Amino acid sequence: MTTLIKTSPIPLYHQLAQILRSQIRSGVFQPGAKLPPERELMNLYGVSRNTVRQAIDLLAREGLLQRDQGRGTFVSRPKLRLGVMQLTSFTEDMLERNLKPSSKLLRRSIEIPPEQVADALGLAPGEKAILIERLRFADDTPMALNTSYFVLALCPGLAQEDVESQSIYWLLENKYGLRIARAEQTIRATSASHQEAVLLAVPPGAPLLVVEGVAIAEDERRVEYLRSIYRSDRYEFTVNPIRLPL
Ligand code: 16G
Repeated sequence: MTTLIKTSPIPLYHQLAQILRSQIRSGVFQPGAKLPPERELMNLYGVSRNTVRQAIDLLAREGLLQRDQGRGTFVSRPKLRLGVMQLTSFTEDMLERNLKPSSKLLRRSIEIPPEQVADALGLAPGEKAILIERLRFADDTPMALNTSYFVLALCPGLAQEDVESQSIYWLLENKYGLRIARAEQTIRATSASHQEAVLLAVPPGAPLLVVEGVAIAEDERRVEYLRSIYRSDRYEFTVNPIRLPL
């Protein structure tokens, strides 16, 4: 269907949304492409501004379109799907998807972590950790904000290593013999603070996903306390639960 049937019982905005949906699915509008302005769609389909807006609203709710204040409406990019049961580094995730990983180091210091972090890592009182905060990019698009505490005694060199162009998990494994084998993590929703919004290039208040927890080495030593914040327009986590027999 490429034209609207004004006598149809299907509301006009539904018909218009259906046309746009199939144009997105068939690639007429590529991921990241800008949708024609409202006025152009009004003229093209002979409908009111309200009908165009309702159709765009519907597709935005479905996640197919995204409004960017002042810039227009864009076709959403497919989300990166991460399996919850798989523990991979950011670098591995990106390379697997043929995206170029890179990082910007925002903060690095050696400090006594907050109590909750020290407890989760099983640190002795007063024991120090290396705090590393990095903004992570895929093909130069900001994707995630990684804030981690690494146990200083286990990997002291991380305080100096180049952690912008190297993978920390690679360094842990190859320089410190710490192979991250499993993690204990919680995923929850949050909304972007002003600072997070600027870093991740999303509007303030945009929905984000936070993964928080600890990464544990093969020998059960707790190595990292992590707090990773992901753009929820770019990520989804999948779970494949099984029902246990009675
Ligand atoms: C992942 C980890 C993060 C870790 C990073 C290392 C989760 C939720 N996040 O993003 O904790 O610091 O990988 O990445 O597991 P890298 O090896 O590329 O530096």
